[in-house]
Amino acid sequence: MSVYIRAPLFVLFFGASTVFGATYHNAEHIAGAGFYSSFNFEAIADPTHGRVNYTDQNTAISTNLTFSSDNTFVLRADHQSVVPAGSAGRNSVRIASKNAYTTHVALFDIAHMPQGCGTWPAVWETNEVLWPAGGEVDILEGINDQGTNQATLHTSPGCTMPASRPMTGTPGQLDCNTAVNGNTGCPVVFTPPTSYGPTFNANGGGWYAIERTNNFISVWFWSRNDPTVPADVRAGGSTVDTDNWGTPAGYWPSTSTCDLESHFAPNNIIINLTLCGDWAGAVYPASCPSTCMDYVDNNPAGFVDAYFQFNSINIYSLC
Ligand SMILES: *[C@@H]1O[C@H](CO)[C@@H](O)[C@H](O)[C@H]1NC(C)=O
Ligand SMILES: *[C@@H]1O[C@H](CO)[C@@H](O)[C@H](O)[C@H]1NC(C)=O
Ligand SMILES: CC(=O)N[C@H]1CO[C@H](CO)[C@@H](O)[C@@H]1O
Repeated sequence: MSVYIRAPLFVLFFGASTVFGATYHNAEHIAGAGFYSSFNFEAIADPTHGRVNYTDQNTAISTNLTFSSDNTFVLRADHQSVVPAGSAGRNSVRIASKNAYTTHVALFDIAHMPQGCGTWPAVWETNEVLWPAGGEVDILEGINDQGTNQATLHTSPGCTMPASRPMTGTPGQLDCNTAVNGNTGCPVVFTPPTSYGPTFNANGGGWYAIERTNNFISVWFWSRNDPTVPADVRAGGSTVDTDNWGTPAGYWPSTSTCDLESHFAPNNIIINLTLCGDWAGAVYPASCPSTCMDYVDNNPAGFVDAYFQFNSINIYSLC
């Protein structure tokens, strides 16, 4: 009897598997000074109310908040000054890609990510003009050196995820609607400690990747020394085949309860490092010194490790 029940499941499985994965071609290789031509600096008031002063490009370069060499791009919070009275906060950087993407793969080779009390770094994609109607995918995000990575979709109303999905991470709230529970979104918490913060850095960082299609959004993470890193991810070369990347850490399918195409416009890649604010400030842990704002204002040395170091970002498209 069970044989007859299993047969159609296999058909379903192979039928469904055709929507996973494809071969993509390199459309943009961003490394070193290429970050300056591919990204705009956003000297804006932090929408998440962080204790930061996002600087323009000239200030960032002249104060070494961003730094490039042939194969490195560093983006950091200031670690030298006490925050002056009346300032919006500690100087930091937020950059947004000039190009926007629909169906694509973005592969982030990251050697170091910001760590320390009060830090709230993020690598994400959104449409800043249409938010939330244009959608948001947080690829790499966390706070205060706490826990593992959390990848999250944020959408307009009418996008709910199934509880059971083919992914290695653990789902949180299933409703992606920004209006529910203070913009919690529909997060997936990653399993490996190497996916975030001090443990990510101690292991040489690694690779984050997103594949976005009208049928699904997937996010993967591989630590630097993970023996299962796909060869095309390690190479960051001319093509990638996501069919060979294994089960993603986070997976958000388009279904009858969430039509991804109608909830996502072309999105830009954004990289920002805020301090305290709506999330990191709200749950500032007792294991960190003082209050979040006081710590940020008066302890520049606490931000020595509050930096991203990118080896490259590669963007792949289908044609
Ligand atoms: C804040 O950033 C702007 C550049 O965007 C810069 O001119 C200004 O000096 C910064 N504020 C402080 C207190 O450093
Ligand atoms: C600027 O930052 C880079 C990367 O962190 C560092 O290697 C370099 O020594 C810094 N330069 C100065 C003048 O501090
Ligand atoms: C690190 C950081 O600043 N993260 C935030 C950047 O801003 C967007 C909204 O504007 C937040 O969603 C990110 O979490």
